Amino acid sequence: MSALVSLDSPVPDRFDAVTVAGEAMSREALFGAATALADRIAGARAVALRADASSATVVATLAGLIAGVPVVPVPPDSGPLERAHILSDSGAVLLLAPGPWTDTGLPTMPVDLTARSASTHREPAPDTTALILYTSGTTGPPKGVLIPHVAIAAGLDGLTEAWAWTPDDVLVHGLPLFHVHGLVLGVLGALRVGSRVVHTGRPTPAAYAQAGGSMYFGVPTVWSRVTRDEDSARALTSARLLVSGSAPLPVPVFERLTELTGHRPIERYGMTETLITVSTRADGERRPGFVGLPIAGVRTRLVGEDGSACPYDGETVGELQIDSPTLFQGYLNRPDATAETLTPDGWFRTGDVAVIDAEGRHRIVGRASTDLIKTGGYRVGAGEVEASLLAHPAVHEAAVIGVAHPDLGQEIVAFVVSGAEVTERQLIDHVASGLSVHKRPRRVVFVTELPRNAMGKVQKKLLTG
Ligand code: MCA
Ligand code: AMP
Repeated sequence: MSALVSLDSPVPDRFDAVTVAGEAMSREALFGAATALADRIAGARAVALRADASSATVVATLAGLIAGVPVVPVPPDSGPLERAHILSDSGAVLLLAPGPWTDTGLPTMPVDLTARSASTHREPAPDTTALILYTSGTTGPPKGVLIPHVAIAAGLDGLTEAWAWTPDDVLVHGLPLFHVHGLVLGVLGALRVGSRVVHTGRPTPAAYAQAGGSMYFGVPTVWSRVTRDEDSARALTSARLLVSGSAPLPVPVFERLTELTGHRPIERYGMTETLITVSTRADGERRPGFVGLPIAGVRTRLVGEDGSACPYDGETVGELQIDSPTLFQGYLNRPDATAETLTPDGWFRTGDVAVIDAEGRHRIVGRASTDLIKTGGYRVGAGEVEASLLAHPAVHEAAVIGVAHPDLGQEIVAFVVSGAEVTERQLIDHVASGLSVHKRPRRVVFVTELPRNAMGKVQKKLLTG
């Protein structure tokens, strides 16, 4: 059995301890099915999982934890190019819950929700890789982030304490189950704490309103949509905590949500590589624009461009660096990229620019690089979208940026120099045919040339959408 999550819970089991997209399972059923799958995958180097919003995804993830086999959740909307990269780079030997993916070249195994096993698996060592999550960098294809059991346990325990999360809570969200937010916090968090969880399938305001939870998770786009559906927003009044993360929560959304629900949302900050490191506390001040204090066990520091420590005066901006038991083990197969993220004294360079005030409250100001875009809470590398566009025969040059957008935070806009007749729609569809849906540009602007400096480097700051 895994020390990260176990069947034991301080509250009595229920038939609907975990509900995903309308399908309910008790903890006993869930762990029974997961152990049966663990029996079958034990010893595998890594297993991939078509991670749609389903009970199968929960069972398969749990099976990996129990068996000590790294799980590679693959976005269900990923196009063939992205999927092929993830499957080959991860070294997965098996694809679980393949659905329509019959062309991957990997042996497949369906997830049987009715299977049961009570066999005992040896507890994985704390540094066993639990998940390999693929995430975008500024250039190149996504990198596999190795997340060990011990990091997940530390991160979840820190949040449990900060949010006073108890087994009596009912967690509700509808976030994707292939990222930290939805899968680690939204599923493993509930399983570790022992609280019920309702995954709504999609994170719509109406589904959130109907679920009657005590604790809700959303990315800012979700909260922005909740504020535009006032009846649904008012239904959240009876909740205990509304939690926002994965991207900056605009202050007007914070304030409107407070007016409609009576709750000042909790904001928390993290990365795939670090898990969640900073959060406002359930019993602390919740100030719009601020993400709070480091969670238990996490140390942060601000470093200026010259490498010197920045004062915590609420004004001086510096790069946020993290030292934490929640840190990843590195990028799979990419020691070069891993080394770049670490300082000589072993701190993780987030690439986020922040300020810290005299009380230690953190405010994220933005990212150091414009080439990492956050759209709807998804992290998208400009370079990956540019490479996809450049692979289209009609595209000579391409530059991709994130443009401020009221609903998505940023929207992806591509500037293209084309050498042949091609439409905006054709290029958007071309990107979607290889990558994930959310990596599609929303708009394509055709230009005769891209602004370049004397060295020939594209001046993205001069591109305006
Ligand atoms: C999108 N669509 C398009 C285009 N882009 N159609 C044509 N051209 C395009 N360029 C389609 C979509 O497929 C969708 O279609 C419809 O338009 C609406 O899209 P959208 O506005 O994006 O809305 P959505 O599909 O409802 O998505 C919004 C969302 C989603 C639900 C907020 O972005 C989301 O789930 N975000 C969560 C991301 C997340 O969990 N990030 C966590 C990583 P159709 O309706 O037919 O599908 S961060 C993390 O893990 C860390 C550690 C952290 O801090 O949490
Ligand atoms: P990902 O690895 O997809 O989680 O993306 C991590 C990035 O999301 C961070 O480096 C930040 O730029 C951004 N991010 C996450 N949470 C927040 C937040 N609460 N406020 C501002 N930015 C955030």
